[in-house]
Amino acid sequence: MNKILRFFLIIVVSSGILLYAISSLNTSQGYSGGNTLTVYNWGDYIDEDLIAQFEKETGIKVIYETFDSNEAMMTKIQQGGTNYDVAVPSEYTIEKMIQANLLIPLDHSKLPNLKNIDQRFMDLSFDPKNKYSVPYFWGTVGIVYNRKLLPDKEITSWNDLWNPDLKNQILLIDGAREVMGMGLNSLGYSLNDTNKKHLAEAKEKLDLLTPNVKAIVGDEIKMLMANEEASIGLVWSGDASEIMSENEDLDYVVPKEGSNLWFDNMVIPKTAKNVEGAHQFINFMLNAKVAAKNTDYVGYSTPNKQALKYLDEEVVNDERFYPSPELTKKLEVYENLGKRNLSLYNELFLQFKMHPK
Ligand code: N2P
Repeated sequence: MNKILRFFLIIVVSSGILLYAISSLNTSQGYSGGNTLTVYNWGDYIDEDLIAQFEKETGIKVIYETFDSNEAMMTKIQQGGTNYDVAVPSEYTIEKMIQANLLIPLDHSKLPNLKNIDQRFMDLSFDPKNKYSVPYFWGTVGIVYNRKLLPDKEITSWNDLWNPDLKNQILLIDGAREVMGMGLNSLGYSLNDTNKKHLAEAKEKLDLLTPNVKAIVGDEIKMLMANEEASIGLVWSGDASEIMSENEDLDYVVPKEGSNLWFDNMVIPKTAKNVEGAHQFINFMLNAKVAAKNTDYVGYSTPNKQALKYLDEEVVNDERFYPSPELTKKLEVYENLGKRNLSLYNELFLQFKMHPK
């Protein structure tokens, strides 16, 4: 054989062996692809029995990881080096991820259970025609409060939280848009305000709340409120619903000045190694009975219309957690305000967190 030909043959064969070795190394270390699926979701946001059920039904092994803010999730996906197959961002972040070219268009023919979703939650402005995302849960932001610890206080407004009687009584979720939003709404401004003066005013107003703030926390807010470590919490609706079933003195209100209406949807990031399995997982979560079991467990509001019949009537008729379209019209959905404005929100929130008591 001619020498040059032999040289090329050796190169082709050895690179083939190398590629095979690398790919088998990947699967044997439990990376996504092949028969594994990596799911990246908010903390406390799934009934883990359903993961086991999915694994049993499909033979796919799920690697499950959690995050606690849209910003942290998106940064991690953007940085690369991960292989998430499914993630669950909120609406304004979905729009950002589409713009940053981080998502794979969904194949709707592989998601027959999408028909179970209430049309009210489909084709929203952040993702026209649900090209990249399908509904998982939805809800509001509001105040959970303990009627027993606050016997003669009626909480109806954001501004009620600035009452000097509430010293060291308030817990806040660790979310830049939620906390800045509370400051903005309390002043009558929009949750999507980008006027620098208004944002500075909101931050100053938040600084005045500091004596009343006991802590800014993550998912442990539920345990702390249920155990009566504080009498008031700024929370996402589903967290309130979950702890209200543990402590009957707790109640939830969406303040009268207005608040946030949010949607968390399932997406397939570009980092996916198992796109087929990702569609299977998403379709599984859209199954009516699965969605009902998940809703029962996490306490958030399901967009799955067919799941409602498997849920307690009392729960799905509770306007606090299933507000009617008339009520939700009064609420604001976070908009993608662009990189600069979002950085300003994050920066002001950080300054507020470091503000001395
Ligand atoms: C669940 C977090 C809910 C996220 N722990 C609200 N977008």
